[in-house]
Amino acid sequence: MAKKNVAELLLETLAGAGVERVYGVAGDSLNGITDAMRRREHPRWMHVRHEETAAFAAGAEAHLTGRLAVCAGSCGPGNLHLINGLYDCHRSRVPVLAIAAQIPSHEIGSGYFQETHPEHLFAQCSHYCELVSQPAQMPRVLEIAMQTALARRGVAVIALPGDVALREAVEQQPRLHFPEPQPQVCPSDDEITALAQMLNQSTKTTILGGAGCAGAHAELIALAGKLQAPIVHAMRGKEFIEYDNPFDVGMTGLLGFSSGYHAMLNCDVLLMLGTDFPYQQFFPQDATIVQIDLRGEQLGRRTKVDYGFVGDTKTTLRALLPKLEQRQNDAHLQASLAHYHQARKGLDELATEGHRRIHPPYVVRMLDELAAQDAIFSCDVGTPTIWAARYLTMNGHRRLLGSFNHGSMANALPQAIGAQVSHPGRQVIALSGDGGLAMLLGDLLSLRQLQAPVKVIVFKNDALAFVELEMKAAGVLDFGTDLHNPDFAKMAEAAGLLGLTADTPEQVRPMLTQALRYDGPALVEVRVSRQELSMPPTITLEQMTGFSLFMLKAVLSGRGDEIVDLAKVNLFR
Ligand SMILES: Cc1cc2nc3c(=O)[nH]c(=O)nc-3n(C[C@H](O)[C@H](O)[C@H](O)COP(=O)(O)OP(=O)(O)OC[C@H]3O[C@@H](n4cnc5c(N)ncnc54)[C@H](O)[C@@H]3O)c2cc1C
Ligand SMILES: Cc1ncc(C[n+]2csc(CCOP(=O)(O)OP(=O)(O)O)c2C)c(N)n1
Repeated sequence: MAKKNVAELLLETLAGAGVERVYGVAGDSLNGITDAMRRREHPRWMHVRHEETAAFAAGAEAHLTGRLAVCAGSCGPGNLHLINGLYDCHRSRVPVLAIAAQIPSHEIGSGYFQETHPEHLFAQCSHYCELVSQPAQMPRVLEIAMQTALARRGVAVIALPGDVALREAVEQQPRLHFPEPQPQVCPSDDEITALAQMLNQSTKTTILGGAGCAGAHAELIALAGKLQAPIVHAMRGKEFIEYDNPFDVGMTGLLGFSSGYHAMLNCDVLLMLGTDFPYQQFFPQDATIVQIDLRGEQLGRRTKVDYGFVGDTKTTLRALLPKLEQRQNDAHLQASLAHYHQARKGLDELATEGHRRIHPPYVVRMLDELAAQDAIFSCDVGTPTIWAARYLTMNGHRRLLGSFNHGSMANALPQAIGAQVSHPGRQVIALSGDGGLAMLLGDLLSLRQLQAPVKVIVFKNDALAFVELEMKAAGVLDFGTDLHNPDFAKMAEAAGLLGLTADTPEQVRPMLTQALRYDGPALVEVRVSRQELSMPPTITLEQMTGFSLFMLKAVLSGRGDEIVDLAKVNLFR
C-alpha cells in the first residue's frame, strides 16, 4: 500500500481527534492539505472569503462545542489574514489550531516571494507556534499543538511548508488515543475551611460571576441562596448565569445595569467567580475581595484581592457549600433586587418603537421575542454589543457570541458562520453594525456558498456610532465616523440571500418574522437612530465634563441642532 504523505497524516490525526471541518482560503502552499481533503470525507473544507473569517468561525465553533476547531491560511498574506481572528480566539480562551502554510522549505530565509515568519507573527496570539521543517516531526508536533490548544485553552499554530506537506510521512499513524482529560481543580481543605469561615462572617456578600461559571449553574444558585447574595455578571458570563436565577441583578460595567454596579459597591465581601471583568473603576474600594479562578495567574489582575484561590467553579463550590451556614438576613439581597427591577424597568421603557428612525433596543427586544428558544446569537463590537447585553434573554439553551475580550469589529458575521455550519439545525442570528458588516462584507457571499441559513440583522445608523459616543463622552467633536452606506438588502439579494428592509417601526416585526422563517440565509437592514445614548450606571466626573464639553464645542461650531436631536432621542420618549 502506498505510504501517506504528511498532509494525509495531518488530516487523519485531526479526524481521529474529532475535528470535523477546517475553515480557510485555499492557496498554492496549502495544496497538499486541500487536495488530501478533497479525497476524504472528514474533516471538510469550509471555504470562506477572508482568512480572518476562518479564524473567527473556528473560534465560534470551539466556544460552542468546547472542542478543538481548526482554520488554515496559505503562506505569507494568507495566514497573516488569520491573525486578528486568532487574537480573538486566544483572548477568549477557546481551543483553536491554525495551520499556517509556509513557503518552500529550501527558500526560507531568502526573502522569497510571500515570505513571512509565522513563528514570530503568531507568537503573541498563541500558546504554541512551531515550524514543521521535516516529515519526521509529524504527527508529534501537530499533536503537541492540539494538546496545548486544548489543555491551555487558546490558540496553537503549526507552520507547514507546502513541500513538506507533500513529502512521504515517516510515521503512519496518530500517536495519541485518549479522550480529553477532565481534571477537577479544587483549593485545599484548609483553604475551603478558611473561605467558608470568612463568608459565614459576612453580612452583605455580592457574587460577581463570569464565563468561568459555565457548567456550574446549580452550584452558583445554591451558593447565592445560602449567602442571600445578589449575583452580578460580567459580559461573557451572561449566557451561563442570567437564566433561572432569582438572585440576578444584571451586568456591571459601562454597558451594565446600575443595579449591578450598586450591588458590588454596597457589599462587605465581593466573591469573584471565574471572571476577568476588566474595568478597575467598577470594583468596590472598601469591601473584602475574594477571587476564585482556575488559573492562578488571573488572581488580582483587575483589583486588589484579599483572598485568592485556585479552583474550578463547580468543584470549589461543591466543596464549599456544605461548610456554609444558611444566612437569614436578606436585606442586602432584597435591596439589590429592588434596584435591579427598577433598572430593568427603565431599560425596558427605552425599548419603544422610535419616531423618525427606529430605536435599536426595540429591534432587539422584538428579536428576543421572536427568536428560537435555542437560538445562537452573535453581536458585533459597537452598539450591537450594548443591545445584546441588555435586551437578549438567555435561557440555558441560547448562546451568545461576541468579541468581548479582544473587542474586534466585524466579528458577528464570521462567528455566525462558524456557529451555523457546526450547528446545522439551530437558528443562528448575527446582530451586525453597518461598519462591522462592511468590514468583512465579502463573507456575506459565504452564506450561500456554504448553505448556511444565518439571519443577519444590520443596524443601519450610517455611523461608527459606538466610537461617536466615545468621542462625545471624551469631549472631542466626532470626526471620521460617517458611513455612506449602500442598500444592504439589495446587496444581499444580489448575493443570493433574502434581503429585507425595515424603514419604520411597524415593519420591524413582520420583517424579522419573515427572515427568521425563511429557509435560507437572510439579511434584514433596519434603519435605526444614530444617537442612541446608552447611559452607564455611573457617570464619572471626567465623563460628565467631557459630555458638557462636547455640547459646548458642538454649539460653538454651529451644531446646536445635533444637541437637540440627541436630547429628543434620549430624553423625550
Ligand atoms: C464594546 C464593548 C463593551 C463592553 N462593556 C462591558 C461591560 O460594560 N461590562 C462587562 O462585563 N463586560 C463588557 N465588555 C466585555 C469585557 O471586555 C470582558 O470581555 C468581559 O467583562 C469578561 O467577561 P468574563 O469575566 O465573564 O470572561 P473572561 O474575561 O473570559 O474571564 C473568565 C475567567 O474565568 C476563568 N475560568 C475559566 N474557566 C473556569 C472554571 N471552570 N472555573 C473557574 N474559573 C474559570 C478564566 O481563567 C478567566 O479568568 C465589553 C466588551 C465590548 C466589546
Ligand atoms: C477592527 C477594529 N477597528 C476599529 C475598532 C474601533 N471601534 C470600536 S466600535 C467601532 C464602531 C463600530 O461601528 P458599527 O459596526 O457601525 O456599529 P455601531 O457602533 O455604529 O452600531 C469602532 C470603529 C475596533 N474595535 N475594531
